[in-house]
Amino acid sequence: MYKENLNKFILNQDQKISEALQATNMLGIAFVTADNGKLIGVITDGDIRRAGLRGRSLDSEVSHIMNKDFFYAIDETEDADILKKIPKRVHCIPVVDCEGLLIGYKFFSELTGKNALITGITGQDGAYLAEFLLAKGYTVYGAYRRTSNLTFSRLEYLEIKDKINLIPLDLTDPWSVYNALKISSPSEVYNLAAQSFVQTSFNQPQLTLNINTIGTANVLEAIRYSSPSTKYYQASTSELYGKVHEIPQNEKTPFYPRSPYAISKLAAYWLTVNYREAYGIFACNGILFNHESPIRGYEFVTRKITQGVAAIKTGRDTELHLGNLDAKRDWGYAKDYVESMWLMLQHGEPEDFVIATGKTHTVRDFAEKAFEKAGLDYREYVKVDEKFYRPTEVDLLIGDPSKAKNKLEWNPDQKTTFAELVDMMVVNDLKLLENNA
Ligand code: NAP
Ligand code: G4F
Repeated sequence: MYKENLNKFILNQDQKISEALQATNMLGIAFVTADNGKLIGVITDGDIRRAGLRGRSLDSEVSHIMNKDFFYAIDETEDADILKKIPKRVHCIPVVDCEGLLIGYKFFSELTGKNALITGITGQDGAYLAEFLLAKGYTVYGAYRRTSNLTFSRLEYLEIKDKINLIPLDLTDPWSVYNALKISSPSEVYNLAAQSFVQTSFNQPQLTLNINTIGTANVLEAIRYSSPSTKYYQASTSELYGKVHEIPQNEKTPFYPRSPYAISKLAAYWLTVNYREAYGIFACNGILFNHESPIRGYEFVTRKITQGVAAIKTGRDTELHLGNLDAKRDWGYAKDYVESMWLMLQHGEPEDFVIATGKTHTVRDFAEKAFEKAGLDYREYVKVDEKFYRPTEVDLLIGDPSKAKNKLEWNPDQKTTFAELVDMMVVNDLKLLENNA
């Protein structure tokens, strides 16, 4: 069937392609290749684009075609053999030879040839997002800053360090940001770099503002001047809600930041909105609630607890000192959350989204569960120490992810649960200490 119909319109450009496509009953787009695998044509419904493509390589042209000419892929095919091999809802495009014979399918991710630049590649989210984008076929550029004791331990843990193109960048240095964009020519930038620890922001407010606010302005300016069609993801945060005005918090809930960190991120949030409105940049805020993992930084309360449990269980320590046990957080799994960052940039319109589980737990709950997992009672080991209290606390966070659920099909009900998260982190830290005996 392919042969007959495709031959008709490949050989006769006057033929209406839509008629031929209707005859095939399913194809929205096909790439046509010559014997040597070179792209000689692209068929879409109602159009044929052969001029200028003859003899050029499929891979080099496809990104041009996908980016400039159209953005269209089919969701499913009716070909029984192919369907067996392709998971449902994976985008793929048929490739035919110049005889019109179907010679295979190209996955959308293979074809887009996209580059992504991630700032904060050495951080928790940077590592998981890089892993996610690599699996989607992206060429990933990861920006790291110079430190005297540079560590790529998270990228090594995920075994992806060698697959990432590493670029030095400090968010506070505009030229290094501009340079990273120039080197990577990204279609998507994920700005994850930040001074991300709330407690530190009380002691180093200016540094926090410099990195988180001025740094964000530097990235947006570099995009505006050198690459305005690049899509931009801003790592916004549930800390913006601070002293909450509404329970649960959604995209319309007013902000009331309670730390220099939250204030720095609030300005960055509005910079992102402003560059979208003023210059038409595809810029999105992901308002992510707390997300944790086995590669979470040790200073954050979840990891501090799971590492503390492991230290006590293996006899290295006898107590765990924590601050406010009554604070409530909406905790999810970082690996689940990075998917939402990508989904935001694939959405038709640039918008802001809350990403959360919709459930909340106290720090005490987390500690109780973590100690329980190791067969211990937290009450015997946890000591409250006021030095970990914050001058102004965020008492209760619980997100309403309905918008992401409806528009991005990102569904927290299908993701890692709180109990699974705690277990995973405790098991990991126990293993780390046991292996390190
Ligand atoms: P993280 O583990 O602390 O990672 C932060 C990253 O930023 C690190 O790679 C760090 O590099 C880099 N960085 C810091 N200052 C920099 C500078 N001046 N120039 C370049 N890079 C710099 O944070 P995360 O948990 O992955 O979070 C990622 C982003 O999401 C952050 O912006 C955070 O504020 C935001 N966020 C996180 C959560 C959460 O629960 N995890 C929730 C909402 C929003 P070094 O390794 O050199 O320090
Ligand atoms: O784990 P935390 O330090 O995370 P926090 O402050 O909620 O911030 C994290 O999540 C934000 C998203 O909402 C991100 F934007 C931010 O970058 C970061 O990733 O503290 C959680 C709660 C706080 O209420 C804190 O007071 O735990 C309480 N807590 C009690 N004892 C403690 C401790 N926090 C830490 N870090 N250490 C303690 O000993």
